[in-house]
Amino acid sequence: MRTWAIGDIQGCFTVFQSLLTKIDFKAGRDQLWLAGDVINRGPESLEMLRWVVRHQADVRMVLGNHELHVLAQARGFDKVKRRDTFQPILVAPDRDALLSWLQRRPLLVRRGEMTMVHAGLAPSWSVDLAAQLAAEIEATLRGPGADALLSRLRGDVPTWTPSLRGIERQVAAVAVLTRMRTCAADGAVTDYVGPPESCPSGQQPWHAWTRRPGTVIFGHWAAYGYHVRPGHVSLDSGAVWGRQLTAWCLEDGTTAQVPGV
Ligand SMILES: [Mn+2]
Repeated sequence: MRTWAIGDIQGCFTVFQSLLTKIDFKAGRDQLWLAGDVINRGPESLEMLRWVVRHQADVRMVLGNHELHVLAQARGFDKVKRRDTFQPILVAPDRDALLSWLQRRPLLVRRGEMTMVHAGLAPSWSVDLAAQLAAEIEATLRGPGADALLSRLRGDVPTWTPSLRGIERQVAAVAVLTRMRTCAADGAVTDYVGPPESCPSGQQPWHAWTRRPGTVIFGHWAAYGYHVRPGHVSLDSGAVWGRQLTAWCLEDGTTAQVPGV
């Protein structure tokens, strides 16, 4: 039995299938940890999402910004963007089942020393606090407050501080967990998408601010790419941008890669 963490698949279902072949993935024996953004931008979002739902017993998956975008867009809260390719999900006969399954996914997965989120943790957060905030957001997404949260994920987002209350606390935490790449010391999430070495003055990669015990596995940052470092494993190796799709084994650190689209 092996557990493989895989970064942003972004609807590259065929590429994903070739990676499964390469790691000799066997349903019922092995487990997958998917770091979010399994859909959108690539060509086969519907096929990808259906596969994950069908194999949910073998998969632990966190929500990425693209999953939250499709959930918001399905309710008319987000506009369709030029590069969005998830429309086949929205017109599929099994749309409601797929979207309601997606809406019940976690924002953080943890096993022993390993923690997976889509984007990152704020400088001031412990892993315990991140898990607590993720649980609060997950409860909202499963309850009557879901629409209020999903409609509030765009536009100005407050910087997370412990004094935030109610929906603003969750809006701030969602931005950290699903959109952060670099930040200033106060943890303000920015829109910077470039590589770490040219990040704006006063900012650093989120993981450079704080050394925590254990390992945080994340995706979301294609310009950083695949890196295994003390304290973190970065898995978005740009499959949808013609680079690689990467799997990293939690038990022994084995890596497998296949070319992207
Ligand atoms: Mn992302």
